[in-house]
Amino acid sequence: MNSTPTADNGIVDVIGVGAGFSGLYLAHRLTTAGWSFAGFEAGPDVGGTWFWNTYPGARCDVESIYYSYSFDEALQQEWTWSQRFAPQAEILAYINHVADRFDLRKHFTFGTRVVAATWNAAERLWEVGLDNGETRRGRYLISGAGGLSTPKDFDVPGLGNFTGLQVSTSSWNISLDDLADKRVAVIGTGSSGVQAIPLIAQVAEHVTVFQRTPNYVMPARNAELPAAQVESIKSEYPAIREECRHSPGGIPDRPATDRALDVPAEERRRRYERAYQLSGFNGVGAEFADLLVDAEANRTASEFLHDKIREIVRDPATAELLVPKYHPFGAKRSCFGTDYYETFNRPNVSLVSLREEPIETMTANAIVTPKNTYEADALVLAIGFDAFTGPLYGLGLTGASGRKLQDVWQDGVRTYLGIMTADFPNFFMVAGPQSPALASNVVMTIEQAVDWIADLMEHARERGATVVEATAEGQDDWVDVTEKTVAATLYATTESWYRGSNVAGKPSTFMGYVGGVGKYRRMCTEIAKRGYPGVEID
Ligand code: N01
Repeated sequence: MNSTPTADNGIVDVIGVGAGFSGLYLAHRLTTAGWSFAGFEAGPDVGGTWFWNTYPGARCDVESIYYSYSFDEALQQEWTWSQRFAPQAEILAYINHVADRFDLRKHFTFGTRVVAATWNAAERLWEVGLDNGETRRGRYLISGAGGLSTPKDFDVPGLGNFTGLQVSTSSWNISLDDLADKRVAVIGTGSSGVQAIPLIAQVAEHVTVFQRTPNYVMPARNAELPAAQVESIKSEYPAIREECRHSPGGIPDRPATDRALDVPAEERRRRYERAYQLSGFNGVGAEFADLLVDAEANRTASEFLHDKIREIVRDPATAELLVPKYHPFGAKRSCFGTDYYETFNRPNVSLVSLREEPIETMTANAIVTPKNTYEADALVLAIGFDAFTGPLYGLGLTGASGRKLQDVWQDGVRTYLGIMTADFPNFFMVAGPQSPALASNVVMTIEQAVDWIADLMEHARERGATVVEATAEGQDDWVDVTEKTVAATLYATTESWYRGSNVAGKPSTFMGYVGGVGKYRRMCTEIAKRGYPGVEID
């Protein structure tokens, strides 16, 4: 199936990693521009994150009409989303449709993982090792490996003792029926756990949820998309996409102009209630301009949501454990659920707070804490990812100075625009760390990054240059921008996968640029117009 072009002594212009949203658009954009492209995908087919994350309830919490490619008007006209928030299977079907429509599969070798990549300075190319033992050579190496594609290791002793059914949300390989009538332990209450738990509870004999940090979960309010709404969106799609491109989050925003504490308490509550009914990223978090920068303002929204939990969950002790009290609302990734808190009213669901009783070990059929032994027939891990650096380090990159990427970044991630990193010439990251990927409609961020990369490659090609590399100064400036931008927000106050603190020993770096998709795009465009001052082109 692979059609790796080998015109130039077996050297391909571009080696691409991954056939998810990033890799597919890369293949399309670059081959259309005349570059030869060889893509490698570890999975057996296209889809990336949407191929692997098939756990019950998996769906995107960015609305489907925005969480899709904007690069082709005919594509966006012909595809019709069925629900406000598309389920995993529908997103995967969409990605397959895109792959077929633009004949993209031919650019990829599936079931093949990139495991090593070394910059050969003399020949100005990357030598890329595959897990089948073969080596490929490419002028450019571009990662579309995603930010959330390397599952986090379970860092609690005793997992190996458990002999019951074990499954991870990030590589779900059982059916929901396999959990029927079983005593199921679920560890983790981030977005994945929040989506899976209510559905598991419907079939299991009993579900014990092991929660370490309660998070804010707002009702997703998913629904069928009315045909009239789809039609109206499609009739204005180009304008809507343009709005997304210049918005803070890559979706049409609801710009707030006033501050939470400038509004009388009664009115504030009314407004939060209305926003709560809207849900989505334009819900409560978008109601006032200062919710993510002022702790007191944030407290008004946090307390509104705390009260919602107390209203929904009937057992007051359980409700108190579910109330997120360790971080401001929105400072780590909020979740959108369907009947999440309601699920704790079911007689077959119980909650264990790991803050009060951390897991000590596991036995063949139980999870043991200092207070109790919780028997289980099945264990569901929803413990998240080694975000951004996990997938990049997995590529085994060795840069111009002969050092591994993980050594160069041993004190923290350093990138130029979240797209390039000094000492790794001709290497690009799509939706990389320190890009807006973490806090945006990532498909929009992917398209922008791929277009910017393609334009830079073209710029170099027109000048007869064959090497592009981020300068140390350009990179220092960008790291400074990302750090100053986040320092002004409440994100800076909170530990989470956003800064790598979910993985033991990972240096703390905030993994995103949170100044907004629109502003970022303007900066990138300006940099291109000025001839790429942060990039050495040779
Ligand atoms: O992972 P997470 P996720 N013992 O890291 C707990 C995207 N996504 O897969 O918070 C006990 O958020 C951990 O506890 P704590 C989205 O961007 C989107 O759920 O570290 N518990 C936490 O509760 C999201 O943010 C969608 O204290 C342990 C949970 O496991 C990102 O992916 C759907 C533990 C991990 O939560 C990741 O979400 C799904 C331990 N040793 C994912 N280790 C949608 O679009 C970890 N935990 C809807």
